[in-house]
Amino acid sequence: MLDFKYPYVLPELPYPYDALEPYIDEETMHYHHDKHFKAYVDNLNEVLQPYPELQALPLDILLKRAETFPKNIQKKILDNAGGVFNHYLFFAGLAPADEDVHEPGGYLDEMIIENFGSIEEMQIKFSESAKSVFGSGWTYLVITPGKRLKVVNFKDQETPILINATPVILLDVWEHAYYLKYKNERANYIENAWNIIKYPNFETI
Ligand code: MN3
Repeated sequence: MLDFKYPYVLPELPYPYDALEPYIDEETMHYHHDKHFKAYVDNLNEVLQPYPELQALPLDILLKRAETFPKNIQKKILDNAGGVFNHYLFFAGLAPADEDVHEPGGYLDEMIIENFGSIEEMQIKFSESAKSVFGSGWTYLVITPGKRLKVVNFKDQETPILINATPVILLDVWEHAYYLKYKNERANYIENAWNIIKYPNFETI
């Protein structure tokens, strides 16, 4: 992901559009990936177009240094680079329910137990946090700079980059992520997401 750079291209989904059924429906995946994610990619390219010196920076550095950029583009960079960052990780961090990636393994498993007591406790904490998001945002499990695991909510397209944390798992809780199928039942979307959230394989941190 660190070599992800201008001009940004919409990454293809790493699975078919209907692969996350019945937890996330095919129509939602098309809108979410082909329209919403693509809009962040296109808008980021447009914002960067007049700034060759910023085009050379990788995505995470753009986010880290946004406050040093010209005032009129700071918010646009944070929103759109954040949207690209979050959606890239979101789609890459899901997998069909029948794949063997929905339980944390090895080192991550140990870290979760050390920090939360059990996998179940972490999931409860994550789900409760996701349900508490007011308006649009994201819920992440991150590794903090102090090497602790923590559940954090981010507003709109804020990212863990802003707190120097490393993403572990995440969930998009903007309405566009679930509304076609779940309507106002956000809690059901959040609970069902555990069937398709993919745990990364950390050897160490
Ligand atoms: Mn989204």
